[in-house]
Amino acid sequence: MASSLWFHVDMDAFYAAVEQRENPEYRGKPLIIGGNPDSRGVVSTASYEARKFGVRSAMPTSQAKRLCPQGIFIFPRMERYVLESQRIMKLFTNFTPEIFQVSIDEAFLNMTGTERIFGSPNEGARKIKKVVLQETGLTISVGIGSSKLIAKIASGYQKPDGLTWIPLGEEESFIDKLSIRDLWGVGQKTQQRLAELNINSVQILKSLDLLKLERIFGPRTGEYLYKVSRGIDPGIYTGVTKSHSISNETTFSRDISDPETIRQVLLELSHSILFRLRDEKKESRVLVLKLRYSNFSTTTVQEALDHAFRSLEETHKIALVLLSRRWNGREPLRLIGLGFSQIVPDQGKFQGELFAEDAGDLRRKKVEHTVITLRKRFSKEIIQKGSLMKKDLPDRSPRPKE
Ligand code: TTP
Ligand code: MG
Repeated sequence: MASSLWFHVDMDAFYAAVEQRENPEYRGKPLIIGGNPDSRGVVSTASYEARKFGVRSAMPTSQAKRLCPQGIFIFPRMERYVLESQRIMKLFTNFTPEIFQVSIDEAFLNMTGTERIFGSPNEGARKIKKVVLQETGLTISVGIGSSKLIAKIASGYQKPDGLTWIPLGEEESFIDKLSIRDLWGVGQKTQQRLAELNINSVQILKSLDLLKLERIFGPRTGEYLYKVSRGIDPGIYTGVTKSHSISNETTFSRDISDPETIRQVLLELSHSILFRLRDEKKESRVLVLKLRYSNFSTTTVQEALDHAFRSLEETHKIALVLLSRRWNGREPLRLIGLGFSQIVPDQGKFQGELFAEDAGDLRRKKVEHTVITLRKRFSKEIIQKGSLMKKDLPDRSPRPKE
């Protein structure tokens, strides 16, 4: 069987790059996009100039200010980045029909069999980089490998403006060069445990057999570590699910009662669960909202439609209806969760992109333009801290596991 060829494409310092393109005065400067330092805001992203000072995504903005007092601090303009994301994703359709967008600025492209059209993988990647730069003025990093795992790790290997191709057969030696921190999907908790056990290199990790890893980390993480450390794709983004519900929730770092913030959070949650539903080729008619109030009491409420949820607008709308049933508009909330239940295989009607431009579907477009990020980095276990408002960005877990 012919081997697969995967590209992982990821924009460089995405929000910051868009702002630098549109505001020449920000170019070449340490630019930090994020929430308000006075209201526990966090950094969304920072230009590479700011990263030299140690500024990183998800760091409190107040800390970024201490590290880089001369930095330019601005709030994000989500609608702008979402539009830009759509434009970029569209460019990829010129290279392959199989595009798996996994966050606002990254996608996997299945480039298997495209060599005859675009030349070697490196040539193909150079063409993609060139088109993106010409059309948007933005740089992108491309990772190429025989699996999504290798492509994903490779795209981060030489950022920004990177191009890294790991030819077939060289996966394991590539992984050998990495530090454990660079292994994709190894969450902070696992990193900590590895450090406690003095497992501080890929080589040491590889010296442990599967049974031992499973005993230490549990079967799921154990097997994950075993595979990833050998360059074997443990099945990231396979779209295979054993779950009978798809949900996501946000825990706030402080209780919130601002209706606009809550609306935005529900929009983000609607998007993430719908994205996953579509990715897993499933559908559902039942939306469940979960609320936890400041006294920790928790309630759930659900609504069943006579048809499967298809659009972001509809999901968000029903989520707001459910909210109005269980929230008086004032009481502070600690947590908001949203999920689909009674999930069934897609009946083939759920077609098209969530963000595709449907002619005439202006209302939906309007909602979509306000959508926050498309991150697919969620699982039931991930608890995001911080609100998702423009003025106070989410403290995102950079890792999808744990
Ligand atoms: P990333 O691709 O992780 O980061 P980046 O594009 O800014 O920088 P690079 O890829 O060159 O390392 O995320 C894409 C965008 O998502 C980022 O520009 C801002 C947003 N984001 C957050 O809002 N919070 C976060 O914690 C992260 C990691 C990203
Ligand atoms: Mg990026």
